[in-house]
Amino acid sequence: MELVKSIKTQVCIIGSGPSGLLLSQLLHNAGIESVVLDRQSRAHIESRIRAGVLEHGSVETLLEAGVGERMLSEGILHDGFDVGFDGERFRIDLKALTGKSVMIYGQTELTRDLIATRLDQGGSIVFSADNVTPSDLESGNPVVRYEKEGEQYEVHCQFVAGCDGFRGVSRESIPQDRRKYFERVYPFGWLGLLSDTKPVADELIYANHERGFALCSMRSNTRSRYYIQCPADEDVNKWSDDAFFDELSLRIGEETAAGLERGPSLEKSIAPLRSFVCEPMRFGNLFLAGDAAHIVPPTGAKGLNLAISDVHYLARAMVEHFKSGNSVHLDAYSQICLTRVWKVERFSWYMSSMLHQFPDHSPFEKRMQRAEYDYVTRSHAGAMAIAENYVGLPYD
Ligand code: FAS
Ligand code: PHB
Repeated sequence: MELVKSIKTQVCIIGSGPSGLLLSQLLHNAGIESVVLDRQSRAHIESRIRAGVLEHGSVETLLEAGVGERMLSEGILHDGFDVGFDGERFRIDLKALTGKSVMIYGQTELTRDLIATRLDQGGSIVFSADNVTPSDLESGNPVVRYEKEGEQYEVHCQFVAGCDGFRGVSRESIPQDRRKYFERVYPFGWLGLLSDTKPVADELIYANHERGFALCSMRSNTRSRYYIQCPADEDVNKWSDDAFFDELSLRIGEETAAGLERGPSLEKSIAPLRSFVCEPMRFGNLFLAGDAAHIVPPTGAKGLNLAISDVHYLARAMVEHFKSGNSVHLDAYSQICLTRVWKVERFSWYMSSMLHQFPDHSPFEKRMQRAEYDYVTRSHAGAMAIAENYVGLPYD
């Protein structure tokens, strides 16, 4: 008979991305134990290239968690960003409009900081955990089983946090008749390139050109991150670095492209664009957070930030429960998160709708896009609507 090793903890967290790691850190800071399980290796997780912009609330939450030191020293504060349309450009002055800035700091670096901090503080993260399977989620005593190096394990806990991303196991552990999905898949993707080159501009540029959307971003003053809209089924191997930079130059316009420094790609990949929400974000003692519960198109720079706000609410609710036995915020968790999630879904959909070329757009819809751009770049209220969402709506 195979011996199953039993582990006991207060919260079992499935997923060692930003959601799971930040939750584990916030719980630890409150003296609550957790075990984090991830099917990938540490090296794989720390090599992923994902988000680059942190909202004001995310910066505050990371500082509160005690993981913001390198972000403060290496991150770059941005007081605005440019939107462009057919060669025109307009700066959304975040600082003047909202009094707030955003922080440019790569998710890759943030994940490395979180893992290092958790392990330095004795955190339990099981990498390369196979066949992670949550069960007994409505029993009050959930169990999460997994295998590692041929050994079987059972994690006995009070709560399970499903932080395992869009293709994880947690969300699908909710019976089909107890969950509802809302989804929109966009008819294009983003081809992204990372290079050790000086960014083309001091701030981000989101541009809608008749050839397609382009985004000029960065990771530091010497590392650039660029994206161009591409067909959803595009083959990344079709794109040489030169072809990418040629296309980017066409979309950002001659004047801006004159300052574009080319360099070998460190990474090149295509991300699909979708809007997705699972309701509710709780089932029994399973709580979903981050991409496990929702996906936004990256046009609003919200995916990582929404994950952080979910975790802010979940940690607050779990700490309150364990410290005072009060479950008010736990019981309200799904509704509190979803109210914010849908507002962020709206903003990400809105920015994607205004800034991309849609193959099936009628001439009328193309005029609506231009009119939206003309409105937000010539109206204080219009620019404010973008600015207050981009720096991040206040946490409830
Ligand atoms: P994550 O997906 O980051 O982490 C989930 C973790 O769970 C992973 O480590 C995975 O290995 C693990 N896991 C999955 N299934 C498991 C299982 N069965 N058992 C155990 N572990 C399991 N957001 C932005 O704001 N801007 C961007 O530019 C941007 N670009 C992106 C590009 C790509 C290609 C992708 C996929 C996402 C991008 N995002 C972007 C969104 C991204 O940053 C997410 O919002 C963020 O990673 C969410 O973090 P988590 O919820 O922790 O999920
Ligand atoms: C990035 O730098 O990867 C990035 C920045 C802003 C976005 C999306 C991606 O909206």
